[in-house]
Amino acid sequence: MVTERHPRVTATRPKILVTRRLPEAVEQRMATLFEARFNPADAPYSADALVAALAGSDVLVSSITDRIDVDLISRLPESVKLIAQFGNGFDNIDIEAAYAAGLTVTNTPSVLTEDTADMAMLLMLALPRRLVEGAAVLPREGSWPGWSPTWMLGRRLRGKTLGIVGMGRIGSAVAARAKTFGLTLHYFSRNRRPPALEEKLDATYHETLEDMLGAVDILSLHTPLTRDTHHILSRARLRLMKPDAAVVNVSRPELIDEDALIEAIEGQRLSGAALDVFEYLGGIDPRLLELARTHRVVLTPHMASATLEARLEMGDIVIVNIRAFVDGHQPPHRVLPETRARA
Ligand code: 8YV
Repeated sequence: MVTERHPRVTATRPKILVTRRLPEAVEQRMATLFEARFNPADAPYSADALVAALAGSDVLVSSITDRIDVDLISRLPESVKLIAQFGNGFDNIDIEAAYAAGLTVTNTPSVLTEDTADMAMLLMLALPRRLVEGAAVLPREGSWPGWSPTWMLGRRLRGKTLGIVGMGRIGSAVAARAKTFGLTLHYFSRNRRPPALEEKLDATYHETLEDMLGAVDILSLHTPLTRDTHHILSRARLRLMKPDAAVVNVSRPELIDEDALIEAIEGQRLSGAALDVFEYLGGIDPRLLELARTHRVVLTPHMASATLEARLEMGDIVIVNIRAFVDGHQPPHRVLPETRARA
């Protein structure tokens, strides 16, 4: 039996700790509404520093760089009742453990869908049209011999087949864009989408990922990271892809067996990858950086949702979630453990 930590409805402003720097307008609004503490240095807290900094706080405004695991949750001060994640994904939080501790968790879905989908298209085009390679030529003085019919030939996107893994909000937004770019759509998703949407997108559903992999020229990942989706693009599954296919990832690095991906590209068993996310905490794999230098891979530093508009709207949603919670209401974007969410 879980005892939820309820907000103390008091006349005083709730105390919030914001772990990373947010746009000025968001911090100003938070400072008006709450007794807010910010992190001007913008460096992620260590677990010990976070626990210490939270003393007396009601709300933790977290983001993806805070690892809120079962151990940290067990050490949180009793005063903390709400974890308001500044982000769509919440794989950095042990949702089960938070729920069991009576904590409410919220996130900021929807407002970064379109920007993230734009970035997926940007990456999808960047690889075959050699955008990064081409853009690097002119700044090196004297390196452009001038136009010629065989200069910088890439490959056409139109007419290719795109496989989407995870046809949720972001996957569907990518699919809509991809259709207008002339791509044929296939998808694999935990839940099959309604026939009307499949018809509108002209999208073919696959019951298994294995079934889809050999059919696509580009694979784009749009599924959240969970226990079930960790390394969903495994070594064995990568082997099922066509040798001239490419992988796009704007979701989470852990969805892909990165070692296997690198080896497949190095061994010419896959044409390349465009990655906004990759393992970096222990240092980026030097083989991946070398592939980026030789333009087999395009790497962007986790910037798919990085627009000012998205960050302002995310801030707004965090504020709404906190306000609803401290006023004793169910916050609009509550995240529940899988089992509870489905019940
Ligand atoms: C955000 C993201 O920038 O929201 C997400 O899930 O992956 C990002 O694009 C980041 O998480 C902000 O905390």
